[in-house]
Amino acid sequence: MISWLNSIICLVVLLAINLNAVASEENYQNIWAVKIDGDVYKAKDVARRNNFELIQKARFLVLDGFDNIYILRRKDLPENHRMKRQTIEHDQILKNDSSIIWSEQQRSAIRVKRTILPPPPPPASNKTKRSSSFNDKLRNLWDTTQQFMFSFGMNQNKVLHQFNDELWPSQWHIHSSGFSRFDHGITRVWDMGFTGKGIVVSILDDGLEWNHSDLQANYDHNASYDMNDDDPDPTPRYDMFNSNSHGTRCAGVVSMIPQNKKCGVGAAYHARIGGIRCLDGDVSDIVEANSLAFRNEYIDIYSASWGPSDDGMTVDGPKILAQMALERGITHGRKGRGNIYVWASGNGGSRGDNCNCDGYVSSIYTISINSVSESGRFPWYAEKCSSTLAAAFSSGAFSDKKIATTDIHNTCTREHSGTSAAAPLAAAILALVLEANPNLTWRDIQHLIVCTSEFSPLLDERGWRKNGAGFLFNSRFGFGLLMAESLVRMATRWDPVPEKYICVIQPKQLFQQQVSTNGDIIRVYFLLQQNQPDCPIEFLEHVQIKITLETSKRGNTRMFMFSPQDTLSVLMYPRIKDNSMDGFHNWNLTSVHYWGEKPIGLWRLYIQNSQKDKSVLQLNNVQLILHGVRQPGGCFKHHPFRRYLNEDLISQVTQAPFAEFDENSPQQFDNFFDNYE
Ligand SMILES: *[C@@H]1O[C@H](CO)[C@@H](O)[C@H](O)[C@H]1NC(C)=O
Ligand SMILES: *[C@@H]1O[C@H](CO)[C@@H](O)[C@H](O)[C@H]1NC(C)=O
Ligand SMILES: *[C@@H]1O[C@H](CO)[C@@H](O)[C@H](O)[C@H]1NC(C)=O
Ligand SMILES: *[C@@H]1O[C@H](CO)[C@@H](O)[C@H](O)[C@H]1NC(C)=O
Ligand SMILES: *[C@@H]1O[C@H](CO)[C@@H](O)[C@H](O)[C@H]1NC(C)=O
Ligand SMILES: *[C@@H]1O[C@H](CO)[C@@H](O)[C@H](O)[C@H]1NC(C)=O
Ligand SMILES: [Ca+2]
Ligand SMILES: [Ca+2]
Ligand SMILES: [Ca+2]
Ligand SMILES: [Ca+2]
Repeated sequence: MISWLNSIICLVVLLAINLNAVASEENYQNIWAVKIDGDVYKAKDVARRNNFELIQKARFLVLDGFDNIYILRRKDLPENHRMKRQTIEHDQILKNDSSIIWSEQQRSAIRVKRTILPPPPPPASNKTKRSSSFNDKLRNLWDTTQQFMFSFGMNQNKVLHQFNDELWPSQWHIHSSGFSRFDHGITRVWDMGFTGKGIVVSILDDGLEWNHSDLQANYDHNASYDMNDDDPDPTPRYDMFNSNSHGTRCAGVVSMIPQNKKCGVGAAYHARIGGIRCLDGDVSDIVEANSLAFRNEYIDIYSASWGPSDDGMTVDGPKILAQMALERGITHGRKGRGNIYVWASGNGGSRGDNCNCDGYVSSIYTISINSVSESGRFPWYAEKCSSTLAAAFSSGAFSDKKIATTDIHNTCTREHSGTSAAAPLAAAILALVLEANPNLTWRDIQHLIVCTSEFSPLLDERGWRKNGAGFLFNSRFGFGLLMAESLVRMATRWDPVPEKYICVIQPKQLFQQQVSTNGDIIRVYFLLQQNQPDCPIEFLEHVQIKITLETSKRGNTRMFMFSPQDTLSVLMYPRIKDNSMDGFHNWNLTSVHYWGEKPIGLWRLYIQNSQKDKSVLQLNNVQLILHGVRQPGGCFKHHPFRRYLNEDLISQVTQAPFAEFDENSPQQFDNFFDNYE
């Protein structure tokens, strides 16, 4: 550590403490989760000798699935006592006890629903318009091709669906006209006979009005719980602001009852729907873990439309228990095939947020879904990042329609919005896919999405690139619009993806330069040799950079990486609002952009301050983590791996690769970033 860096950081830390003093709250609860080397008797012993008491597991039912995890409480304080983090000595008592493997004081985290939106920004500038009119030509070309296909009977299985439900005419996200390129193809999957029968979806949220007359027949008591009040009934708490309508709105998107003259039609209208009430109270790690692991052998798909604050200055994700719950879900859920966790990618776009700062979104276990507007645009509230897997319809600008669904008090709404609506729509589409093939694993589902999502409906937006395996990707939309019909068709004749390998690669040499001040670039190389015995991966899935980085202003940091095949993925965009000095600590930056590539060769990671003058950054630790398979499965068995609906458009919409990128020219970095989408 360099001493002047230290002193700068100390100085600014002092300032920051002053500024934060007002904001700090008593968020810590008189509850500790501990892992004890022993059974419940041992746990009681350990508690007693430290003047703690064991809270009986029955109250925290789901932690049953976690070996040797217990909940303790200090005896000398009232049960509901709240504290600031001035209890370090008590933490220390537990940490001192040799029978305790780890302990974590529970804290009420800030968890925000992904539907409450700030006002939209001013009208689009000329720059946006330009790209739009450029793409008008491509759009016409697309529509012409569709009509051509139609006239040859290639697109004729469209049945005119008429339901008597009052919102049905407003459900544009389901029944877009057959010619439109803005279509998930959901009605065509219904025509194939798949409506979600036998699939259980549960909404993790602020409750579920399960006796709503457009939900009750699909409601599944067994897939529901109230984690906030610890009872089996997730009915929301009613207040004068209707602030707990979110879960009920999300549930309707999946499973409204068709043909009952009430509200609308769910996209998987025969799926059973459950609600886990977890956001209306202290959202501690225990509450999240209990929710994410709840009946995971029974529930197939969990849909979550919430997460850390979208203020553009937060870096937060699952804590130790929630992380364990996700891992348990993907290993034990669905008879070992793994639960499907669908996650809303966040609404912080207008605040410059980046969804790779949200650890739920960037987790490899979640399917993170962004929104696309009715007109195929990237909404003003949406966030870019390299871990987004695909996109589904939701609200956009003022003139775009929102999503029609159920609301509390047995009413209906046309106003559901944000990535909160996109995630349950994706969950519903995946319910159709699981009905078509219940054998699919959590990884099969991710592969299917990569193998079928389409870029061409979204070609009004820039930023499309092609990776070394032939997949088109975009930081806004992942691999593109979810295509329900293609997903289901491919799912029914799917070669399961084989066993997965994980390789952890250390940097090639000690970093040449670990500290950057004047906007200098920190370069890190990772070399994967041919036939490296400990890394048999031939086809990549997720790629992660696990990093510990100190910064004087975290939001100035940009990070991007080239694969051996010269595919560029931006792992972190600068976030102007993020003035934090906390840096990143063992933070996983996940990218799906290298999917299908061969990992052999040199990986180049670049870390830079976007503001040249002031900020300092220091790299303390970094690893490259590769996930992938040795043998081909899924669409990796095809050559090429995939074909797009509109191969003709690929060369017109994809931007040039950066094989010629000169890492020694800071000037070029700037030009590059000014033009990079
Ligand atoms: C933890 O153990 C150390 C060494 O055994 C001791 O010095 C310290 O006082 C203990 N701390 C607490 C809070 O018990
Ligand atoms: C857009 O372009 C027109 C004509 O090219 C110009 O008059 C106008 O000021 C521009 N508007 C903005 C917001 O840049
Ligand atoms: C649902 O239950 C609540 C209270 O439990 C009741 O007030 C409401 O009328 C019920 N709604 C319907 C549609 O039955
Ligand atoms: C819920 O579980 C009970 C008993 O565990 C069972 O009898 C019932 O059929 C289940 N309900 C559904 C909808 O599966
Ligand atoms: C699922 O697996 C079972 C047993 O292995 C098999 O009989 C069935 O055909 C599979 N279903 C599909 C759709 O692949
Ligand atoms: C980071 O990724 C690695 C490898 O996938 C995983 O073992 C670890 O649990 C992740 N950490 C977090 C906090 O998600
Ligand atoms: Ca309740
Ligand atoms: Ca209905
Ligand atoms: Ca966010
Ligand atoms: Ca994810």
